[in-house]
Amino acid sequence: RRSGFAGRAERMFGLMDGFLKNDPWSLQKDVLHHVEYTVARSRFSFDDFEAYLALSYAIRDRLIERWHDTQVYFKRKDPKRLYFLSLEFLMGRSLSNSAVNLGIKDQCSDALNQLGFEFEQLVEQEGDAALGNGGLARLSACQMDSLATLDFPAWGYGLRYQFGLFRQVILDGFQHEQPDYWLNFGNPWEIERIHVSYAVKFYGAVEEVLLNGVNCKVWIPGETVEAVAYDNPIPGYGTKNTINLRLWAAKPSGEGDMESYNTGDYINAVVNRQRAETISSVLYPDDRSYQGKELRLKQQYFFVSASVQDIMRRYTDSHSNFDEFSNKVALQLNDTHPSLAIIEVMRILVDEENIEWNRAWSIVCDSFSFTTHTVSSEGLEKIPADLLGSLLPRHLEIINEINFLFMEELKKKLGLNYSQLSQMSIVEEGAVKNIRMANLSIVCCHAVNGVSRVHLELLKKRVFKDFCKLWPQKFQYKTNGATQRRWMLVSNPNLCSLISEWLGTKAWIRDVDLMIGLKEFASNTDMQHEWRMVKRVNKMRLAEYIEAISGVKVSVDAMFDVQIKRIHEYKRQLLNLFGIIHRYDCIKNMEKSDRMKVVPRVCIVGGKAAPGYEIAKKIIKLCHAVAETINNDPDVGDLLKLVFIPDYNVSVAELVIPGSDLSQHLSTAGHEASGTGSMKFLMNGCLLLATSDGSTIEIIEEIGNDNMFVFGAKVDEVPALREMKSSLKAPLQFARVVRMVRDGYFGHKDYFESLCNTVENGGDFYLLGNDFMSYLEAQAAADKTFVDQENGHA
Ligand code: HBZ
Repeated sequence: RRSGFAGRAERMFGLMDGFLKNDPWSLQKDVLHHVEYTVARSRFSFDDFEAYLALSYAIRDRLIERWHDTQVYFKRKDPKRLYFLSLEFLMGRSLSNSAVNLGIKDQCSDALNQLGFEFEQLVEQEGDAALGNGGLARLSACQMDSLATLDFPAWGYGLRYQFGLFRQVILDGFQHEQPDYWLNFGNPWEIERIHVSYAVKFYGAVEEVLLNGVNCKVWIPGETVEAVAYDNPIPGYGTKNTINLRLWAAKPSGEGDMESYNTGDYINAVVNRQRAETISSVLYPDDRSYQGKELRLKQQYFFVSASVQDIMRRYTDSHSNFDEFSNKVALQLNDTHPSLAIIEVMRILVDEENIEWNRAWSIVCDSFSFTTHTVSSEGLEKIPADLLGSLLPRHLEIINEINFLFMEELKKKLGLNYSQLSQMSIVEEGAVKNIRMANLSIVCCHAVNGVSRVHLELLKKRVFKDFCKLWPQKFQYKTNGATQRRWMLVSNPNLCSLISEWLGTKAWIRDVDLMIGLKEFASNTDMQHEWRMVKRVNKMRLAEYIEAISGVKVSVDAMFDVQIKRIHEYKRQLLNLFGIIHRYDCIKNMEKSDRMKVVPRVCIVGGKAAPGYEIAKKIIKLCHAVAETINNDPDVGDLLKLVFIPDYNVSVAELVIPGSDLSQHLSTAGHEASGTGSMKFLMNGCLLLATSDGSTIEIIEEIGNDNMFVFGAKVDEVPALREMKSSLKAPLQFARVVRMVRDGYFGHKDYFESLCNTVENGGDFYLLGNDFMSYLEAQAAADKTFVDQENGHA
């Protein structure tokens, strides 16, 4: 590779100008080129899917160009680089997002129209990249967009799962999981880098050897797997900065081939090697509990080891020692899942670079930070020490050494307070010895981030109380956000045009704070009218979708009331369903003349349950059972409809959110670390009905209590309410709806019994009974506001 060329190309073309032109004609030419030579179809005859592929390749070319320029630019500047390590990224679709961020969406539309295609239709050809479970994973994706837009020299690292999050199929109201074959028809957005690959080692043993008169530990691994890079360029909006999401795929390693083939068992040797690929085969669909599975641990180390090798290579390319490492490298861990990276860097520095322990330790602490997304200690990740020791023997030794030194330091500070020492220890003693990954991360990182203000307060008061006292300066919070590029520009372009017109600028697309400027037009009737028209068109689109998937016809005059998120007891979809049953019951028992006063509602619920989460699955079934009764009751008609949207994912959210009037965020206070869905609804002009929890608390402060429907116990009240629970009597209205379910009003009496038991008989850990009346009041206030729209309230 001749570096002289870079200089010449730069002089000839201007680094940031690019070869490829973005006018419709040039784009059209490139699309046809890709139809013919990449997709290998005739340029005179190709279908929507082939057109989607060709357009994606044409856009990808432009991304690659900017990506190269970004790399050359940063290589020369050598700034501190930010590496974001996450086991999950929920990217969704890329076509529309890339076209929008490159600023070429209209040109693409024009180019396609002339060829007889519709841009919007091609967008629908793409499947979601669903390499994650929920909030944590979508946050990673939003962060990538913001890092690119804000010109950061950032890299994302993750795993290229062959099967993303399972597809949810509903049969007779029950959830079934099916594999997500997202790569089956190719992925035009990634670039396979066969030359960027690293050997990742597992198992084996640690031996002590004498090196230059010093006893050294050497890890002799037993198995090698190859990690191959797949790059996904992420364009910023309004900038040429294009960052990289590098995902690793596991491939059999070529190492040791001769040996195994010489044994004569050629077929077995090949089959065994092929098994290496299982490491990156499937995403774990559980978004909370840890089962100490070997494959999961292998996934974690596999991606961490490859990423660290890549980062080290980039650093050592331009630095001859590690003095500058923490000034040039920031490693951000997305939860504890990638925390073995800490140990891996420590191992490389001490064992391979022969750096003295204390110096290596300070390099590690200065380079790593971690974000936690959990509120309860039960949600913290633990790895059985035996499992870790067999898969990564040297890493376990290093962890034990770090823990030993930490315990010694603690003893000096705290004395011999055994209970506190054992709480803070990285190693949990007991019948099964566990490594507490959160404790490990806190001890080794210089910063620990919560994801909202109240989340940090809870960490300080409960989960990491002792650590916060010991190192108050480490703990901070960065309240989550969501990118308005994806959640407005891509999914609600009409609203964006309206906003830009009223504000007289598009600057809000990079700086969301500027949207405050809309406030002065809030009571302008023209603006209100335009706003309502946009919403109506979005609702029509959503109504069409609902009819297509469920056969249920819904009226766009009704309030669209939405709860979409993972199904969890703490998120209280059951409270929503009880509220719907109560509403239904009221309508049924009403005088006919009073029905005129009912505000018509379409209740929309969507979300996946972890495959092993029985109660969550029962909530999905109950939703279908209630929907079946209500939607087929001629007494109710358009006054109330309930639909469950199957297979909720990023693309479904992009369709549903812009068409929503009201969205529900019902977590029992103190259980949602932040919550980010609410932000996406708000940016689309949808009101919130929510508990005072997570980021909602900060949202209330920003927009005021008058602009949302807040209900339920507050974070500080929850512990006392739990204590008193057995003496509290649930309100009659609550008892009545639970009884309806128990008595089989919606069928499946036996099946729903255990579900009902979770909220009665002194159970009700999530306080549905306690919050029910205040929930109904908030719902009534939402009805009133909806009717009041003409007065400019909604
Ligand atoms: O992270 C979520 C929080 O529940 C939510 O409040 C917050 O807004 C969001 C972003 O900070 N947490 C998750 O989504 N957690 C997971 O998805 C998860 C996945 C795999 C695990 C554990 C948790 O092993």
